[in-house]
Amino acid sequence: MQLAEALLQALHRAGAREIFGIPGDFALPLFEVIERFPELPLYTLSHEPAVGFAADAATRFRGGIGVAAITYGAGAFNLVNPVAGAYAERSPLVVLSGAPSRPERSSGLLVHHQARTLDSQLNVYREITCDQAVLDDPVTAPDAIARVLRSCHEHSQPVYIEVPRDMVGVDIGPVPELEPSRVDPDAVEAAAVEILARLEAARSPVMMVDAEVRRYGVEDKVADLAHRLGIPVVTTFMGRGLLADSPNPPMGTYIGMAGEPEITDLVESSDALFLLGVILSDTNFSVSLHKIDLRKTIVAAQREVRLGFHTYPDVPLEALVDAMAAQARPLGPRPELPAPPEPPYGMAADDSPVTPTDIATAVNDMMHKHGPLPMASDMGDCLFTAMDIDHHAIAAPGYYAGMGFGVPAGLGIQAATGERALVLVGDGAFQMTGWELGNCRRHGWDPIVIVFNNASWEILRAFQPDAKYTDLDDWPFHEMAGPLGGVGIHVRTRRELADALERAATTRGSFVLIDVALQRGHMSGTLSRYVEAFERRRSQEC
Ligand code: TPW
Ligand code: MG
Repeated sequence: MQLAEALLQALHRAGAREIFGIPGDFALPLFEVIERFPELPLYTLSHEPAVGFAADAATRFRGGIGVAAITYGAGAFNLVNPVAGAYAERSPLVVLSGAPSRPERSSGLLVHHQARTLDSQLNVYREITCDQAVLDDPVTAPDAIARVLRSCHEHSQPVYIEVPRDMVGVDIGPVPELEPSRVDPDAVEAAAVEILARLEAARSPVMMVDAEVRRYGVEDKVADLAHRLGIPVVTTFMGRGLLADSPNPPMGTYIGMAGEPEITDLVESSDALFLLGVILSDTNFSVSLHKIDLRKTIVAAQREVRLGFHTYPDVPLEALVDAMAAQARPLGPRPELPAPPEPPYGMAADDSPVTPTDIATAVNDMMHKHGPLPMASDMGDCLFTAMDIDHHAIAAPGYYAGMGFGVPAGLGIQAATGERALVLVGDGAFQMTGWELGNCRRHGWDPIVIVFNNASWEILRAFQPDAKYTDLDDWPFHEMAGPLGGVGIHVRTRRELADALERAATTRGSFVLIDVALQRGHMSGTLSRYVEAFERRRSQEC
């Protein structure tokens, strides 16, 4: 079989269901084959960052793997940021890059799109992917493809595949189906026993669940384990919505300083905090290492288990959960906790100006009436506002916090699931990737996009109140929707907001952009709490 075709078949077998991309001359032969391969429809977009964000969000909602196909150099370097985000947030993405042919490589001449050396691109991607393959040898290509796709799946992180343009039509052997990487069952068992002993001996054990539980498809097993243990469960921001239907549902979402104090205290005072599939980093939306005593923390993530200061390597999440469930006993009574606050419903549709919390309330009302929509959020106060939205299925850059994710992610969700998405995005972030909406008509997508338009990089202003550079101009985004093939609605009051969401919910067939005028200085409750706590800490440090 020809190499490109074998590659596409292997991608499909590994769980890919579509390809997002932008071609270039080094990738034209590859794209020609992609276009003739009906199992993986091709969605072209306008700018490579959007290609990466869409592919990332597609896998977050559907499972399987996402595919981003780009050309060498100029295209691939444009894709670096979303791939870095996918690496940080454990999203299994395959980067398919065209590349110079083997004769071009050996000609000794500089190739166009080349940065420093011909392998500069590969070297950059080594840093932000968990495995790489350059398919320049027909003999080794089948094994290389199989290995890289297995790594993508097992690590739930991006991988990089480079296809020299003269290799596309070369015959290769079948791509083998590899066994999963070897795991020592005794090590898994020992880790499970040790974790259970720690939890049983603790005064206030807590389980926190996060992205990997979703990525590895072990939600039901984790729900069962939590139920058997009777352990209090919380989610991280990225884990929001996990275990929601289980008999032992999470008590809330831990977001450190920005969160509900009861949940924050429960987590930070636990003497056996079990972080299951949790991404550890040090941003506002994650588990702050400043706050958590690692000696009392059990981390099962990234295929290893860390208890205090020792580590069991090669422990896949699913194997660990199975081993624990086989021996789990109830841990004893749960601590009494006040019920977390209810999400806001019932916005007064009057002539008051809109606040971010009004947007959350109006979205809750709309979804209650018309049914939930999958959501994507950008970085900005919209992400903090999303904490007040009752429905939890949301893709957002919760840890990496890169702007520009929201709109392309909404497109990726619809491509992957067929469902229209609701996108939350700030005006600053919309300026980065909002124009991708112009691709909706061509691909038949009709997302609802709410722009939090405060003519400001408001989050930054919250921390630098005297700065002038955080002021943005007031762009009339609603006026730009029509020429891009959508419907634009300008919203200044709560009444207009309620009407706009009603109209959006009942308008199908084109995107609806709701441009909501917000006043500078008006933040969501969650962001206000975060800024307050941040200031408090800063003044204590002084
Ligand atoms: C790719 C740094 C984080 S938040 C922010 C910036 C510039 C302002 C966001 O403005 P927006 O939302 O979208 O209007 P809001 O609610 O604050 O008004 N470049 C990238 N990513 C990040 N995170 C930044 C810069 C940043
Ligand atoms: Mg803004």
